[in-house]
Amino acid sequence: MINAVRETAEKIKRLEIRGARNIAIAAMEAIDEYARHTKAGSREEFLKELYLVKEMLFATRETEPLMRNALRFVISRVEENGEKNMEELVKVVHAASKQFLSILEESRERIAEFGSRRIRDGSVILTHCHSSTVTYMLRRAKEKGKSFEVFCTETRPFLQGRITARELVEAGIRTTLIVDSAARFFMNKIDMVVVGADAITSEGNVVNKIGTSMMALAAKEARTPFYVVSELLKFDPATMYGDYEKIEERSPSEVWSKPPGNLLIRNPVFDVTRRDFIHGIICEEGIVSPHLVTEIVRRRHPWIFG
Ligand code: RUB
Repeated sequence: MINAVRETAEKIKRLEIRGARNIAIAAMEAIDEYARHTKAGSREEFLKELYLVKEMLFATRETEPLMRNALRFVISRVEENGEKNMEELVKVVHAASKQFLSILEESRERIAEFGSRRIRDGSVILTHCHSSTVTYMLRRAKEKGKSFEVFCTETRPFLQGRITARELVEAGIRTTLIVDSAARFFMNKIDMVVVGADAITSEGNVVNKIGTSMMALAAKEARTPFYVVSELLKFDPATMYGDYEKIEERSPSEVWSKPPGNLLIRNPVFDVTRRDFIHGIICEEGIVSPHLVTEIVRRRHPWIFG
């Protein structure tokens, strides 16, 4: 069964499963499936196996605190449980992974409600990359009868913006695709920028797809409100205790598959947007200031701090 986990891990590495939320969901399914097929004979052996699963999934992409919080949520339930009976322990993993998924789902619903209210009729919205949380919120606004249009960037080098464009067009939303570098060109037409997040740090900074911080700069210069649409579950508790959020750097071949020899290519896939550029974080507690985010996470999901 470890092969099934390895397969999920490979899919995450290859970006066949991508976006923070989808990665966390896949990790929950993988650990649940693994537990159900375990051959471990004792609680200690079972826990060792779960740590192995965790390490394998943690190693896939380093800027994914939602996945890390999800796996910690499940494993801590087993650690805290004195049960020795294997069948019961497997049930603990199953219940905890299901519970995490339902917290995630509830968060998305609340975000869609708050975020769709913030969208004004007739507005033009810019988004970057593909965030399933953002597109869900936009679809909710459309269902509620709001009239608005969306510009989305193609998002070099992996072109996740095309996924956004396709989803929005299918939802009947007027959508325009632009190259990333055209963001400033159109910014004066834009009423509101909305982006997703991979990580929220203790200082209220947000890590998202490379290019997000440039959009935020352009938005600030044009005095366009810039919102992050994210579950508080993406808060990284390690940043509270001194760690920096690691920024994944991927293969140069994603940027140019056959470059001339001796050419150096760098391919960081996320960047940090400082809190001063963020109007608000649209999250499961409402629309909140990034300055207050740590306290709000502590109130809503105290377990994140371990
Ligand atoms: C995806 C990305 C998304 C966030 C949020 O990057 O940066 O904005 O993950 O997505 P990649 P969601 O394609 O490299 O994983 O709202 O779906 O969690």
